[in-house]
Amino acid sequence: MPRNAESTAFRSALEVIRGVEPRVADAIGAELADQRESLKLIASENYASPATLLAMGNWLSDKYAEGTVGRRFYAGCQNVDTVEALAAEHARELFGAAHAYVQPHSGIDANLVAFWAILADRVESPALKKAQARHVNDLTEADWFALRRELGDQRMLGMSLDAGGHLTHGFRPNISGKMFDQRSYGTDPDTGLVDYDRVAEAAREFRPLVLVAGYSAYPRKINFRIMREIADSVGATFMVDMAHFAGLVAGKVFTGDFDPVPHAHIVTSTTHKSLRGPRGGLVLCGPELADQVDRGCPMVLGGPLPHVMAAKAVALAEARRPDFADYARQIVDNAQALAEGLLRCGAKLVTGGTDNHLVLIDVTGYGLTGRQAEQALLDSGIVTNRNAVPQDPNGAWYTSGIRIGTPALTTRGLGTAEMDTTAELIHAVLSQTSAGVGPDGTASKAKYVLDPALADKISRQASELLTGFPLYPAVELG
Ligand code: DSN
Repeated sequence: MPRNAESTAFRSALEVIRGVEPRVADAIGAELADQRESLKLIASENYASPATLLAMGNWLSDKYAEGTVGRRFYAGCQNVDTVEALAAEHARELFGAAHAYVQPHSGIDANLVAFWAILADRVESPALKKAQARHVNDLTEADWFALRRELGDQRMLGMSLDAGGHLTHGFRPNISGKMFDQRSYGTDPDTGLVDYDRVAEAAREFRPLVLVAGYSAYPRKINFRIMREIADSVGATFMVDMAHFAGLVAGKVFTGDFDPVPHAHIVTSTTHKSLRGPRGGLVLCGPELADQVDRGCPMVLGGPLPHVMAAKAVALAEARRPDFADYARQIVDNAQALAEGLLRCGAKLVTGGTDNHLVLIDVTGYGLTGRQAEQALLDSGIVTNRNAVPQDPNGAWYTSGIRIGTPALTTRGLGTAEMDTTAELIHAVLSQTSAGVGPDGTASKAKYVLDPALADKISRQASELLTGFPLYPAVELG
C-alpha cells in the first residue's frame, strides 16, 4: 500500500467517526499518540500492521456466521467463508498443522474450545453424548447436573502461576479451574527452569487427562518432545498454549523439540502477541480432534467475528513472508540484549536470562514490589507489567517481578544497541525508586518514592530513543 494511502485511510476513518461521536475519534487518536511516545515493553502486546488494522473496520463485522466454512446456520456467508478459509489455510501452512480453527475471539476462548474438544474426545459420558447430539436449549437441568458430575473430576496438570503459567490452565479465577481438578508443576527453585523429571513424577502421581505446556511469564524454551513423552507415559492428551511465543514458532526460531506443533495433540494461541495479528485466538490440531474443535461455536464461543478473521488472514499471510523470520529472530536477539544489559547493571533476573521474547526482573533486588516498580517505570515513560516470580513473597496482586518483552519495540525497528540503552533506563528508574510508607507508618507495597525530575528526565530519554523509530510512520492524523 502506498504510504499516503495508509494516512488517507486512517484520517478518513477518524473523520467519519468524529461526525458521530467525536470523543471516540479523539480516544483513538490519543491512543496512537500514547503508543508513539512510550517505550512499550509489555510482553503480550505488539503493533499490528495497517493492513491488519484496516481489515477489521468494515462490513464483514455485520454478518452472522455460526457454523463452519460451507456449513453455516445463516444464509449469505460466502464472503465470510472466503476469509475464514483463507485464515485457516494460512495458519495450517504457517505452522504445518493438519487442521486450524480460527474463530476463537481470544486465547481464553481458544483454550476453552480445546478443553471441550479434549473432554468430548476422551471422556465416556452419556450426558456429554446427549449434549453433543442436541441443541443446548434442549438439555434439561438433570442433563446439566449429570454432565457436571461425569466431567467434573477430570484432571489437568499445568505450569504453576508463579512459575509463569497462565490462569486458563486450570486456575480458580478462570472457568478451567472449575472444569478440572488441577495440579501444577513449578520450576526448579535454584535455576528457575522446568525440571522435566519433576513434571514426569507429578504426572505419574496425578494421572492427568490433560498435560498443558505454555506460559505467559517463563523466559525460557520448553522441550515439547519431552513433554509429549511424559503425556504419553500416563495416557494424557498433550496441549500446548503458544499464545506468547506463536511468533517465534511462525518465524522458525523455535524448531525441532521446541516447536509445539509436531509434538502436541492440540495447540492453542492468541494472534495478537508475538504473532502480530489482530486480537483473537486460534486452535491447531490433527484430524482426530478436528470435528470437536470445529464445534467451538456455539459450544463455548459466541458467533464468529468475520472482520477479525479477515484480519487474521492478513496477519497470517504477513507471517508467512520471509521477513517475518528475521523479525522473530530479532525479537529474541533483542530480549537477550536487554537481559544482558540488565545483568550488567546488577539486576536479578528469573532464570538468569532469556531464550524467548521476555525477561522477568525480580525487583526485590531493588527493594521494591512489582507494583511499585511498574508505577515508577510508567511515570518514566516505560510501560511494563508487574508479574509474580517463583515462590513470590508478595502474592499475585503486588508481586515481586516486572515482566518485559521485546515484540513491540522490535516491530518498531529497535535493535540490540537500543536494548542496551533501554536496560540502562530501566535500571536507572528502579535503582532510584524506594518503597514508600502507608498512612500508619508501616512499609507500603504500593507507595513508592521517585524524584519527579528523574522520571521526567528518563521519559525524555525514552522518547529520544524512539525518535529514530517512528510508529506507523506513514500515518499522519493532522
Ligand atoms: N494477558 C496476557 C498476558 O499479558 O500474558 C495473557 O492472557
